[in-house]
Amino acid sequence: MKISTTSGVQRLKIHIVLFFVILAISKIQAQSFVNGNFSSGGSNWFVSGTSTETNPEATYGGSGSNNVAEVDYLVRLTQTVSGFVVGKSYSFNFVASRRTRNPGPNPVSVIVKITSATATILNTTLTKTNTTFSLDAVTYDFVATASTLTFSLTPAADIGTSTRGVIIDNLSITQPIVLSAELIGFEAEKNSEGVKVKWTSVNEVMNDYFAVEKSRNGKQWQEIEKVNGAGYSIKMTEYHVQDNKPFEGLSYYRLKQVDFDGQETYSDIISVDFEYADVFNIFPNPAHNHQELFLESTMLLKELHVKILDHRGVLIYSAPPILGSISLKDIPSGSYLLNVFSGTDQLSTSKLIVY
Ligand SMILES: [Ca+2]
Ligand SMILES: [Ca+2]
Repeated sequence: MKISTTSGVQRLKIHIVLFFVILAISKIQAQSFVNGNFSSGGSNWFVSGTSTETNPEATYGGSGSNNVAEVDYLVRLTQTVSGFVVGKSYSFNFVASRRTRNPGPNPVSVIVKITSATATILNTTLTKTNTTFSLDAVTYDFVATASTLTFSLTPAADIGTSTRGVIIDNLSITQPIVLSAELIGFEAEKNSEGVKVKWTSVNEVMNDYFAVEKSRNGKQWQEIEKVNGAGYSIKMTEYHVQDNKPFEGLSYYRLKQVDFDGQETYSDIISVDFEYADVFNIFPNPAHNHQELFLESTMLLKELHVKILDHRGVLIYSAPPILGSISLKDIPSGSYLLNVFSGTDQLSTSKLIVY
């Protein structure tokens, strides 16, 4: 008695589950400024040339008591922050308005700089021209090249020697929403060998590797395979992992993305409904009991064996891991269940008629 396996038979219904998903999980708390909102006056902001100039915004043209700082030709804001992870992306954020009460020059600009001890990471000019007080949000993205960085807002030439200038508030440092990799496609599709999980990433930063995980229930997960990331890349990179032993029925897949520093981010979860019966072809069925029964599979499965049960559930045939065809010579006419196993996993069950 033998069971034959024949590869190359394409009898599968292909189901594609297509998801567009972004790894948008925010990570650890970013570094922060001390007194970034000037609620403690100018403390922790080093101000060269004169005393720190902070006042309620009404002083400068706003309407509230919210404390803000002015940058003018005598006053600048500087704070040094430690704890950055080299290679990580961050954003430098604040709000800014041109002073509109007793206004000075228009436009007025500040030079926005981020420096390490050895390099300039950002050096740009923010120009404000508003004639109605308006604290507008600005954000500068940067990649930390050192663990300690100095942030400064200094007057640009257009302020001249005016003691009027640019009003600043709410300085903060955040990590951008998309950090390590942006997925523009994450999908799982059935093929003749099981389930193919594939995805495309762009904007990889510090991306050590991806791990594909699967689950029967969406709660307990097991890793299928790790795939090295591109590290740092703005190109689109395609990845795929073949699961040659998918779970029977509905199951779930997700991606774990791991940074060089071990930080993990999980993708959304996608599902696949895989039926092993779809990859087996058992014929002829119905079969004469003097015939041989053939089992074809598109999958290369290890330790394949077959059990035939009668209508009472009594085992009447069990083949050890073998290849070939099954002789039905000793099996009486009747209706049976034919179960295919790989190791201890039951892969399929189908009705078999012997006459
Ligand atoms: Ca404030
Ligand atoms: Ca001033």
